[in-house]
Amino acid sequence: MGGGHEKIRQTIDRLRREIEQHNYYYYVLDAPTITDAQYDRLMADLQQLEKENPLLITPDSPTQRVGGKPREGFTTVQHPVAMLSLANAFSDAELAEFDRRVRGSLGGEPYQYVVELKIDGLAVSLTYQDSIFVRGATRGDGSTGEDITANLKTIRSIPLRLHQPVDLLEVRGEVYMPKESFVELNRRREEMGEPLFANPRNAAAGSLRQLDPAVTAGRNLSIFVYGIGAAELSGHQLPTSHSEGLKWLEGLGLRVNSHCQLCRDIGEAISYCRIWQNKKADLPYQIDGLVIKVNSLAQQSALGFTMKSPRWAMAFKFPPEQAQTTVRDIIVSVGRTGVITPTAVLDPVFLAGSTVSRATLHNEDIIREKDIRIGDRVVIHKAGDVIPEVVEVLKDSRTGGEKVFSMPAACPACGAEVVRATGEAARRCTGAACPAQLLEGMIHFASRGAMDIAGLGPAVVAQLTEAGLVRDVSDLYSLTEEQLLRLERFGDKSAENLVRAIAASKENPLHRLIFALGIRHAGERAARVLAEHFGDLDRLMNAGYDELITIPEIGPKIAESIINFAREPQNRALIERLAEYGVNMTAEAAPASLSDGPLKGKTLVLTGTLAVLKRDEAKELVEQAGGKVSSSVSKKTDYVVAGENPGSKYEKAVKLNLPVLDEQEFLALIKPVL
Ligand code: 0OW
Repeated sequence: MGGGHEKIRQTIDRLRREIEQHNYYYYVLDAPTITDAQYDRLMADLQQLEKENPLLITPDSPTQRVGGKPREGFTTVQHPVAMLSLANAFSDAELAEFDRRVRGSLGGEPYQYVVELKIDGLAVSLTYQDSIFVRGATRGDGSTGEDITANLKTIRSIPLRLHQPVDLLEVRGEVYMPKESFVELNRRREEMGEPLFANPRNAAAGSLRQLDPAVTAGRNLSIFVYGIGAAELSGHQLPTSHSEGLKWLEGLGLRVNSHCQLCRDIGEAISYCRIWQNKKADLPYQIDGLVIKVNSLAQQSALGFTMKSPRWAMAFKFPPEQAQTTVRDIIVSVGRTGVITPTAVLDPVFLAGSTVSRATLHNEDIIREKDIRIGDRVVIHKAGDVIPEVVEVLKDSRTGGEKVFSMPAACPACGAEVVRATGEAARRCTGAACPAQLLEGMIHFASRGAMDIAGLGPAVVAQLTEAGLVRDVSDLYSLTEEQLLRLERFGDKSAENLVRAIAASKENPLHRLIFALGIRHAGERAARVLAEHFGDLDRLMNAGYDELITIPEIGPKIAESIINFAREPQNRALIERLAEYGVNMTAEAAPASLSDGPLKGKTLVLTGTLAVLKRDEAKELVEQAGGKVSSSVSKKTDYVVAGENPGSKYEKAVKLNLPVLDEQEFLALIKPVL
């Protein structure tokens, strides 16, 4: 391999070390030293170099964290050293009993405890061979777990390479989902009408057992390691106590919880448990107690194990925190995607660190299941220490004056019919002009992938709706410069530009309009397929369910939501108004199919600044002409379109002797679709 190759290898190695070092600072030490943008830059450079030199890709490269396609299922793993569970103590007396047993078994030897937070997540095992992370598994039943290596690789606080050379090391830890990520995940799921996770532990377990690692990667999981399983540590000074062991693991670059405390006796351990029982709400992750362990490893092995758990450890579990209060009312709110969410209005009550006066009831199934009525006396808790939830109704306290609640048939914000799609727990407003959904709907309508109206971002949309200038997206096409000039931050130029951008959007291809209407589940790809199949919006709006589901890529969910959307009179009226304003409703004479046209089957790379077209306009034209845009130049590239300052891609095209077009030549080539 030429010197250049060696140089590339060195650059790749340097980038990998730098990126993993920054992963360590950010995800293990929670102390990043560069900005996210700088990190993304490093990652993009490494990805580019690896794409150009695929033979240099190694499993421990940070680009391989979200690797592999979804699995069919999980293979099983035998744990070489059993992963035991913990015996539980629920009171000081039970802890004192545990201590008496330890003292008795150690025959009067002095001993110490180390006390750790008990992370409420999922126990996993990580195996490192020659310092490289090679396998990860769930605890399972303690001797057989599931191989979830690909999913664990997506967790950036798990180093892919240890910071010291180690022949073989198997580490145990608890994977968890931070409280904030749990709340955000459930919020998104509530909006999409998907079932919610009851607590961060279930959310972590559900996220780790995903067949598709890319889904796991999006769930923001983390880990704290707490113990060693199998190990061949020749050349290492073996730790003699658990606390030294934790420090040693930290030295390898593994993430260890900082709140572990050496305690001289059980009394100190109990006081430490009390501290955290009152302080746990401040932690960014959920704990369900603390773990008390005899610190000396020699004494641990002297104490040994029962069938299920070590005799040298005990979990102190917190009593569940609950409170009683009265449901004063049940109100409903309309979310961004039209989901109607019921909420219980409670007599304010103090619970786990804060005063609670609202509790989400999620959906009508849950209200019915628990038979929650207005006026009921209820027990509440905080799911995941965060989300106030009704646990149960105290039916014995009923006076008969309680009122059964039923979900509204019409949307409280706009009066449109509220429907519940099959298979969904959520009820949704179907009105396209619903004010509660208007804001989000208009932001989506004007967004890049939809009608792409420059200058009409979320802030301007909010301004227009607050000023009462628009009731629904069709009103955009009646806006005048005079009206805009009366708004803050609008001058002549910006008012003129916005009116012009809105007018220009009337010429958009039909697929953009279909996507812009925000029909549920109908994304950009489905919009293209529907535009191509029906040729105009009217035919789509009158299509029957049976015709829709025969179209490739259009499944029952999309078909049903199109029928629901088209059935709503307000949506038909909206489309009428858009047509009156001259918004294009037909798929212009697009090539017979998306893959036809002068660039059929061709791959193009766009580089440099084009004079006439914006980058995504050019990309759009390539796709309309049946071609595909790629981000890197290779022998497989058919054309490179070079604008001003084309850069390294242009040089590579010349080196590979590829056809290079300037903008005019490109436009001439795709003339048939212009
Ligand atoms: N969840 C925890 C935790 C911990 C192990 C060692 C031998 C048996 C228990 O934070 N800090 N320390 C241990 O020690 N276990 C923990 O969690 C257990 C593991 C299996 C079930 C619980 O998740």
